[in-house]
Amino acid sequence: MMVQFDWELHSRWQDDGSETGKIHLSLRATDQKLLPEYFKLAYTAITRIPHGTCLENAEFVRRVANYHELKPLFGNRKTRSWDCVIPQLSHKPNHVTDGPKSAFLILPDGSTQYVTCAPFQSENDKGPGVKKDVVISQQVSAEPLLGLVPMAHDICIEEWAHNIPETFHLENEKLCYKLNGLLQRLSLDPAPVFDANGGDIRVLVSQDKKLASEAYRLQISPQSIIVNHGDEAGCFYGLIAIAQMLLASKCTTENFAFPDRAIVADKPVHSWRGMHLDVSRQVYTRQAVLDFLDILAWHKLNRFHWHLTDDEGWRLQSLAYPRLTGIGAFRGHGLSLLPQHGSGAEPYGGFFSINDVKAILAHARELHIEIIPEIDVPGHCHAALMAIPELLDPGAMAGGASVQGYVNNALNPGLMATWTFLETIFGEVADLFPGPFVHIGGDEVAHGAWDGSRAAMSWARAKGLVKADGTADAMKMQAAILRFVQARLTDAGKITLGWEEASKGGGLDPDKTILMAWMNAQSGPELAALGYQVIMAPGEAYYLDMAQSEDWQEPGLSWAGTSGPAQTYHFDPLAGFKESRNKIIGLQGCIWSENLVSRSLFNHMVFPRLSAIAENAWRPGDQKSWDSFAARLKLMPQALKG
Ligand code: TNX
Repeated sequence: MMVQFDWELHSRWQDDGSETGKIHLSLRATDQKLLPEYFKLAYTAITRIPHGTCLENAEFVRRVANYHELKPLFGNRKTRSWDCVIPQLSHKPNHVTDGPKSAFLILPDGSTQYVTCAPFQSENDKGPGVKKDVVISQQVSAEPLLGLVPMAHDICIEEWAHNIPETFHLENEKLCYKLNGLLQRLSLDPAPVFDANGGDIRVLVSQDKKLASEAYRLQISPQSIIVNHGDEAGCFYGLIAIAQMLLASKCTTENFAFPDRAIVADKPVHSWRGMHLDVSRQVYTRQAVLDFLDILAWHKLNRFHWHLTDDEGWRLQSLAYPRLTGIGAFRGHGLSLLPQHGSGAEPYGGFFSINDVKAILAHARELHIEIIPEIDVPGHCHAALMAIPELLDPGAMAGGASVQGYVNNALNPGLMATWTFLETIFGEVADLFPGPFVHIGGDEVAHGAWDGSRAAMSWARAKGLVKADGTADAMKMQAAILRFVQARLTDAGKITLGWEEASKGGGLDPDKTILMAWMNAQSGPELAALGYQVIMAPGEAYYLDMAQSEDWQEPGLSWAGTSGPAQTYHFDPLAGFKESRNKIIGLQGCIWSENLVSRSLFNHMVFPRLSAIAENAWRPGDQKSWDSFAARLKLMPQALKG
């Protein structure tokens, strides 16, 4: 198909003193062409037009979440450009990524034409952002450095090596293969570092029952390295540490060195060292996920939280409900799911087949990574509801909109089909994923989510899920749905995880549930006080979709604030915990994909903040050093391949 770029959409934000400011849109022909007759302009933008807004020089046709359709007031005026003004927005834009990300024209015959989106401008734009905190601190220290990421916390070096070893003699062929494969896939060293048949230094691995799970201890001498380890994962990490030190010492521009006589030992501060990836808003291939797992393993991260479903796409094959991916995994003009977050008129989508999942699980197992599938219910279900008509209450009117602007995007507890769906889907997930954890979401259900559905309201009243005034209580309704799911998962031998709102409305049983604190750091101790085990994933530091500074040109969201790599690094996730410290089981970074429309944006947002979180999960707070971290930056992966 020929891609034509005849039209450009320019957008500019003006701070007119109102609460959200205005957006000026200007559609222009790239050459002398006239705009087509009676077109509609479709575009996706995260700063939305509130329903009922009167536009200047345009008519608001419709909006579904971030997808908008507008048209000129006077059909066709044989012009080369068309300007209009949106005087009011869902919220104030702060960054270049807040404006239109994709656009197209819809013609009266239903066909579409491409429109390129120029970068969103603002009078507050002070020029390109600089990651100042990274640039300043890259000083070369006088002492040689160990090239570990994360840095080990127990290091005693007697002597540095004068000659850098080439290969290590590791008799265990399987381990050689595993480590060399990882290095190769990460494009770190094409030559094998470990050799089963010979090499400069002998590596001997041996379990030491006194070492904790995942811990390792390297006794390094000129002839041999003994890798004591608590378990297989500890052994893997010890060997990664050897490879990291070797590769770093080959970097000639810095003074990284390999130790000749030393003890290097480490054990993680947290048993849950996670990274989350939202594969719904943007599509990630199976290869990208496999490559992402390699990066996690290299950082000794051990949990991959796979956010498989959301409003913008259902990405997990279901045998019971093929429509979930047949319909719910694709967005486009004229489809049940409309374009969102940078996708255009052409169908955009994909999903992970059961075979893909099995391959990804096998890869993760090799890398000592536990995969936690998330099926986000009852909210964030627009894709599922569009795909399966039985899940929609035919008589429902509009309920309250979600934060992301979706109306009626929560599974409806007043319909029998909903309960069958939940039981079936979580049954499939429990069967497919062998690990102990399943994440069931529970976030961001709008307070009035079910207000438009009589079926839901009468169900709530019958169950007594009401407020003091007798009206339905959405949080109690959500808790009842989540408890139903949890009971099935517990029967299947699984531990349930949820986002922090799963504690609301009576909540899930604290003894059986792990919750993720995400809205801010303070949520952590609050959840712990309720008795939950807690994973710290606070937006202000560990959400890698947050912009890195307030600069307009810096991409990302900023509802939780902005945080550059240094802020993420310095953040102390344990600060708010006192007696409840034992409730925190770990840390997690979250990669929400609304804005990650290109691989370069992904890389910009994710690296090196991912490395900073990994170091936080391994190093006790009082041993962190930003200068040391910054000096090791060049050793850290900066890009996802796949
Ligand atoms: C909140 S965190 C969400 C996501 C968004 C994210 C954007 C959470 C449980 N829900 O749906 O993608 O903010 O930062």
